[in-house]
Amino acid sequence: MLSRTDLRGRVPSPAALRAMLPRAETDVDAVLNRVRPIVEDVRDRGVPAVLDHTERFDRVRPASVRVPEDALKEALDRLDPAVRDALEESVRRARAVHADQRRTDVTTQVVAGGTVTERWVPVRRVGLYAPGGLAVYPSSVVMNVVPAQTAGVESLVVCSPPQAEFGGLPHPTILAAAALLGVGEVWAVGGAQAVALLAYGGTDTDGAELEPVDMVTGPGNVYLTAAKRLLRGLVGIDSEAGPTEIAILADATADPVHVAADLISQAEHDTLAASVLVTDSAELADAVDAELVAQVERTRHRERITTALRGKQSGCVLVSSVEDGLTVVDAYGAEHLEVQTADASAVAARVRSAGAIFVGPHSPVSLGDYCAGSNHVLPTGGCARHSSGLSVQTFLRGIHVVDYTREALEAVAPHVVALAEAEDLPAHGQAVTARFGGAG
Ligand code: HSO
Ligand code: ZN
Repeated sequence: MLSRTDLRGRVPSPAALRAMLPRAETDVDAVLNRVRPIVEDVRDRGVPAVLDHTERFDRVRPASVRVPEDALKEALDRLDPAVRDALEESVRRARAVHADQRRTDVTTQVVAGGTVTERWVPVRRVGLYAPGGLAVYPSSVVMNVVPAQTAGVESLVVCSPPQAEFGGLPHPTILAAAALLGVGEVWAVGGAQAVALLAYGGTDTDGAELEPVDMVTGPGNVYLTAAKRLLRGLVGIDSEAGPTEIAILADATADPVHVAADLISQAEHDTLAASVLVTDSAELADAVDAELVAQVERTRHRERITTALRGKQSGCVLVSSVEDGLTVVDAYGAEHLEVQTADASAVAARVRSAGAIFVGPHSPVSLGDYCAGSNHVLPTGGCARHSSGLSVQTFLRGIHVVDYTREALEAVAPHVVALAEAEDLPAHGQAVTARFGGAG
């Protein structure tokens, strides 16, 4: 089922590897020109523009965009108790992990009388996006809200597209998840118009104000991503989220039933999702392939999954050794990497590039999607080579606080003057010497 790339006996350089490994191409640039007029329209006309674009894309025109708080409470009251229990457990575990990520301020005594403190300050107001339509993920509301709240973000707003079948409100499980997390401000708006409304703010049909945010996070489709790219700078954004990816580094000790099930689990998201097996065992590769065929037959979304597994972004890479496999997975930089080898912890400890690593036979990616305590908003498309997933850190800014005494400044003044002269910026030096009777 998976196309094969045979790298036994030769492992090319990381750049050459990247060019030959299976990967989806999402062309955000191609939609920028379609998204720019929407963003500008929302900037110029506010909520009436939002409603026009909502009607065009979501085929519904809600009477107002702000979701009444009663609707949040009602959605939570009506939530299936088993789902509520599961969400509560997911929140508990995520809060435990994210609480430990909190940074403390650090003061460095550089010299006697001279300190630099790194002070961590949360972003004040954040907009979190939860997709609608095919992908309704209350779990993603948890994964966005928990790190933001843990960081101490004081003002949070969730946006999610209105659904015609729910009377122009976002999906009820999204509303329930927001209510469960204590988020009271939810707006029924999706896509590029949501990012623009969050960035510029606006006044609802009934006078409710959406105050502009400082940062927008959360996954969405290519239009949402394009809008984030256009508005980056005016607002902060998290890394761009493309289709989900799972890579599994496995050897002959792995169970093909588990490997196949895990590859299928992420292929279930999207026809563009990527499932990649990297193994030094041709027997395992054959067994996984046979399992994929058998298991896909039994899944509900078999068409979507088959398309994803047969797509050019998915495949099986054969290598000579686990060592070479590590080179391959590092070059690929998967959103999720499972290590299913002998001594999996030792192998996993050597991985340098992955959004998240799942170690051994009992840590499947779907555990991490919901209930491991880890975050599931992770870098895709190879961005794991330079970026991290969502964390408390995403919502904090580190501010350097410089505090020197007169004596400490005087002692270093000649160095400041020398560097200022070297850069032909003498006024920089004079700003220091003026304090010691030098020419000002
Ligand atoms: N695997 C997705 C997250 C998700 N899975 C949400 C299920 N629901 C991206 O990490
Ligand atoms: Zn998933």
